[in-house]
Amino acid sequence: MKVTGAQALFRALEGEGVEVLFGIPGGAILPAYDPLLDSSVRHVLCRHEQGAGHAAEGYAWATGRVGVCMATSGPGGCNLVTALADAKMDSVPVVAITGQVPTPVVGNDAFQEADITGITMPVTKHNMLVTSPGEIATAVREAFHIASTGRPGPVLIDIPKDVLINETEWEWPEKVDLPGYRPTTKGNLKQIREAVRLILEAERPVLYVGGGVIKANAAKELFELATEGRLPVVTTLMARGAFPDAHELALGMPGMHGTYAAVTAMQRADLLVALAARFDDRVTGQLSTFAPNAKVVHADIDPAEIGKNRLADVPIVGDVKDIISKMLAELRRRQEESDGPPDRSAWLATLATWKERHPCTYEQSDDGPIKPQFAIERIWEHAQDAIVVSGVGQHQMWASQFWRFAEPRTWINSGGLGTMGFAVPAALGAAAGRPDRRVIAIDGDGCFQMTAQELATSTTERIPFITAIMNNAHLGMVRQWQELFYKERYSQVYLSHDVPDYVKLAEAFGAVGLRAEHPDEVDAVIEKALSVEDRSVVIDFRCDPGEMVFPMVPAGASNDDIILGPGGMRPIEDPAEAPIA
Ligand SMILES: Cc1ncc(C[n+]2csc(CCOP(=O)(O)OP(=O)(O)O)c2C)c(N)n1
Repeated sequence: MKVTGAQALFRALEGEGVEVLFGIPGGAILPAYDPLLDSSVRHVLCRHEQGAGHAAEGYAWATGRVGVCMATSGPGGCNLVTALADAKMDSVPVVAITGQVPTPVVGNDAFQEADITGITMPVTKHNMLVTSPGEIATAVREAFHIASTGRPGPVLIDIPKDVLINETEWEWPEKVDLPGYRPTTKGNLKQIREAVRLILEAERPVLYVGGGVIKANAAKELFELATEGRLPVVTTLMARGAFPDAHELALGMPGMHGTYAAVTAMQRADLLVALAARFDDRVTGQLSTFAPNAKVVHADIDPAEIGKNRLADVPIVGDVKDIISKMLAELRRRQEESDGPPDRSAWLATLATWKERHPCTYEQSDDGPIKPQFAIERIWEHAQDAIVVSGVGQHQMWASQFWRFAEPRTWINSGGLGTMGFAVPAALGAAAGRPDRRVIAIDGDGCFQMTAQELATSTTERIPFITAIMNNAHLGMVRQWQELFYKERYSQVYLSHDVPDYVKLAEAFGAVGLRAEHPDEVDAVIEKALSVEDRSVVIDFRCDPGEMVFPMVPAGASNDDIILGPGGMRPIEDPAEAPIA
């Protein structure tokens, strides 16, 4: 049967089970927008291609499926670049489809031509320029396979306009054949046995859990491993929700703004079991002084991660779900032989003391300005089963610290690239993918202004979510660094509490706008927001501009130099000397 390239594209997307795609049409991609009218795939018309890209990411984070976005050539593709880079850094499975100028004029500086495969090469896992309509179905199959297997990531398919228009014989490739792409998925048993031997020997072990555990849908296996072995768990910014915060073995987030217990546990550990984590500089701080006494087991699907920043004593390449399951089986077997896990009560008691003595704190006075941490805690109190999305900055760190995560895929943020403007479009994508769940974006006023236009998409497409702006009138995180490291010389960080008027802006977009200026109004606006189900809501929380995120390990400093509060407040015990029993 003869079909156009554009028809082949939609048949292939349907064949991959795509339900929704986020995009904006234009000249080069125009032929694809015609068969869309007859397709079962829902198109969500975004207001900016960056928004479409982040929406695809939010969809992928929330559902575990591949997120899809589509844009035209030139500016359309260029506007996708930030989202693709974001997806690459955070290993988010995304397929982007871009139109390209017709084949005869490629390389001619034709109208709206940009070398999008060249531009996106470093920010995609893979990309391809399709040169004939007969290749489209195979390209789509390969793109979905590459995006979603191994270490997930973004794949871009660039299709010239004539390739979309010309006809081909329809054929669905039954299987993907990529001899050069065979990710190792099965963890090596010998290495796993060695890892378990180290776990059983360790007196102060820590499971260092990264975002890959969520990507691999391995939270259940992680829970069993941790509880079976009585192993304390830190969950990185990317892994929040992989292990329940309420559990006694949970230490919270490590790193620059991590909890004292998580940071110090890693510093004092004699074994780190890194599970799909990548020893990011925001976690390790100064690498040479990071976890100085720890042996390292490093499990990851991407062999390039192992030994990249920290040498691994036991490297294990493979799907972390497979690796954890095998570790668990081996640990069970060994522990049955020896009547349970080794006695590590002293280590666990020390960790419990650190958790109790140094929780993340703030002081909310009755008449004072709203503390953002207070607003976030109250939102959690009212909507514990929500999916939380955040922008980048102080509010992101507070959301990660103060939301008490209970399950995976309930936390969506831009970790690796740190992309301001991520929250609103990612929340849109998450809400499109999970209409059964309440989606709440906790955003900064600076971030919100970067991509707020997707509220229009939310209204016209009827994909509602709540955005809670922690309006501190500043680019708060930058302000914090200027306060701490530039002697309070504030440079270009003041925005404004009132401009724009977020309530009016929300209303202009067809959403409900609410505002809380005093702590005693916080609960009422949250309740009001949660009572709205048919449209989006924006809450303008007028927050204290001076509030800072603590704990903090200054960039490049050792994790031993963790600062707990304003004025350089240090822990009572110096981590280097912190008692371990
Ligand atoms: C696109 C982009 N530009 C600049 C930055 C640098 N940056 C990091 S946090 C931040 C301030 C964010 O301000 P806001 O959204 O108001 O959040 P807050 O820190 O006040 O919570 C800036 C400018 C960034 N991360 N992303």
